[in-house]
Amino acid sequence: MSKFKFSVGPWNVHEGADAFGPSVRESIPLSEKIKKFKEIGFDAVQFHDDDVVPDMNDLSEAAIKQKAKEAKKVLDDHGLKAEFVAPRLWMDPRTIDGGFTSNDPKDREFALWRAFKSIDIAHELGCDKLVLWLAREGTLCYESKDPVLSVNRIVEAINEMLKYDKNIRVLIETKPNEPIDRSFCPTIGHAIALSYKTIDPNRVGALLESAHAILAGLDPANEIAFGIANKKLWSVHLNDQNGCKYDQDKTFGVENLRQAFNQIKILVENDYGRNGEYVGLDVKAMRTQKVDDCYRHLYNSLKIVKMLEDKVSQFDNSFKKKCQEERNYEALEMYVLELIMKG
Ligand code: 3MF
Ligand code: MG
Repeated sequence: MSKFKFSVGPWNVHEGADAFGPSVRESIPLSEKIKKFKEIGFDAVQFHDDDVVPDMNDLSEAAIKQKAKEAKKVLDDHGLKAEFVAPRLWMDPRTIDGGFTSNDPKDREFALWRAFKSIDIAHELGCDKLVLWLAREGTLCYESKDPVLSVNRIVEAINEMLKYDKNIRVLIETKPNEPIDRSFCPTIGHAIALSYKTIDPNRVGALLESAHAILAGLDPANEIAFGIANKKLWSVHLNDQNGCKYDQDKTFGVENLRQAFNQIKILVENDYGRNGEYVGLDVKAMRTQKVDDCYRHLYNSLKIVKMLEDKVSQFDNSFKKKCQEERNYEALEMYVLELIMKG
């Protein structure tokens, strides 16, 4: 049993293509993935706009809403909710140089249109969260964009989204790099600062992904804590990452179990989820995984979260207090390691 509700995105079950090789698994239809997510134990699905409405750029407003309604029915049939919709702005030829921060006003207009349509789709799916993973809102060539203007352009774009729909909440998913070299909004602290520059800071928050924090050289548990302390942690993407390499999206806890334990500990101790927040998993199967077992990373991540919740429930706070009073952190550290390692 878990105290959390869990969510996952359809992109987490994928064809295995990487920067140096083609697909190795067949595509699985969305409806099949949704059925399987329910079976595995998920409560909600996270969507890119075009996961819900493929080829949306070529569709009318009415057709987009109709497609979204159909997706909602599939969710309802399986007893699943939609957690959020995110405009997929990093794939389109019009957003090669980013969306909201592109130097070309036509690109910026297209990016905003996708954000507005994502809000419409979210509305049809019955959710009030729009996630902005600002994938290409940064530079490959440092001098190619004005960084101050770019930050203000992101704020202006978010203002337009807030005006477009009075109920929508915008969550910035921060990441320091990849696919760009340097991002304009790399950490939770940046997202929170940015939220206060918008016209309605109460509706702008953050989504913390463990791997993205590690790529920034930061501790994901402390990033989670910073978000919670500011009442801005409205979603998480738990996963793991082996140091500063390409974005790995590994099964939660497989690289740094103590860091995973501490992420769960902070979430549990602060009653994360009490306002309906989900624990999202942004984990990818290894490229080597055969198609007949390509959901294994999801089962494993869920199992690891639940096992760590159990460890957190066993954590002896009075022993911690004693160690704090005696300033005996060697004892505390050994206690934590024994707790995690014992059967
Ligand atoms: C990239 C990511 C993204 C986001 C997704 C939803 C493709 O590193 O983490 O996954 O999570 O776009 O915002
Ligand atoms: Mg993510």
